[in-house]
Amino acid sequence: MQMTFRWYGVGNDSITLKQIRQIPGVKGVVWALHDVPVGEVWPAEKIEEVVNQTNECGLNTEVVESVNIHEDIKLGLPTRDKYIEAYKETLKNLSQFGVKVVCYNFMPVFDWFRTDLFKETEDGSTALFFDAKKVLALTPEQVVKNMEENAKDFTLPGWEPERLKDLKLVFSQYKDVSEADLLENLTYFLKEICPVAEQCGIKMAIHPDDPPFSIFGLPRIVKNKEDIARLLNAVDSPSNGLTFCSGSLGGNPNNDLVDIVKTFTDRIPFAHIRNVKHFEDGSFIESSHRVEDGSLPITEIVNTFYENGFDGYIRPDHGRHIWDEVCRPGYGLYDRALGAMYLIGAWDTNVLLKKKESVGAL
Ligand code: DNO
Repeated sequence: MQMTFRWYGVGNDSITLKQIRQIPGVKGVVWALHDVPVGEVWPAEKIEEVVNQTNECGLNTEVVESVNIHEDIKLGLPTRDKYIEAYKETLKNLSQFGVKVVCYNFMPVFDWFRTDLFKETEDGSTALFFDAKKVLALTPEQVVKNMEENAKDFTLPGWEPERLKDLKLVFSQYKDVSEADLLENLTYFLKEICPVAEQCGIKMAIHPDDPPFSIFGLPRIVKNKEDIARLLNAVDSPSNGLTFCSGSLGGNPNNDLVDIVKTFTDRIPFAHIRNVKHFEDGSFIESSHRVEDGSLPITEIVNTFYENGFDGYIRPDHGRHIWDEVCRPGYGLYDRALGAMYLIGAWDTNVLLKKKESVGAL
């Protein structure tokens, strides 16, 4: 296991590489070129700049999150081929600089979605919150109206600005796209991309849907164990992998996270681990990483990764906003650093027990 930490880049993140370097056990950053528009090739010079800056601080740049997928690819439009070709070029450029894993998602229109970015919690910290009643009651038409009339009223994190401009159009384009269609479009993409990724020594790692159920009537195809099995089987390549995200999959209490790790460890090159606390009405809040604070079996997940010989990358995922930190929603330094330490502690306990066991066996 290699511990990593997401970093948004110089001028785009309040956190410095030096600070990240000082979190015990963190070996690399998870990064992206956030200023390159979706669908364009990531220029080698820009990649080199980030890689050099990061390596100079003693951290590696082996995991990229995300090279985003152009909406035309998800929709299966005739224009998709040009964007797929651009994606291949980006992979080739990244491989020149030692990138090993590329995380991406295939969620229509939105990336992750919450109704509240700074929901106050009992201890005075704030955290990301998903109000199920609020979201499930809305139709696509209402979302568009809401956006137009009162964008402030409804927070939409994880959206790329260019998607927002054409929201109405994009929603209408998805009207007749079923889950089966979306899976077919993903399969088409992976069949094109995986051979190139294999040549480049890169593992593609799809991120689950967050939350892991349909919102606003849009199709979702990475929601649970069955979906994951289906997409991994659709293209049988070592480069067709999964980003295991406990917090995303864990948004549905019916997902058995330990079973998902057990079943797919060898197809998981990258894991996001965080906790969420469920409420009876289907809402959830992002709690600290600690088992007792949320509803997810975080330590059991780490143990299962250990037992299955996981040798990929892990990062703590969203954190709460604590100690008055001013930061990107979910991506502050303090709570994520605590999360990293919690995960490393759980991992190291396994290492120690294993050592004791083998000494005992002598
Ligand atoms: C949220 C993240 C996601 C993730 C993308 C991957 O914080 O986990 O935005 O980066 O879905 O493409």
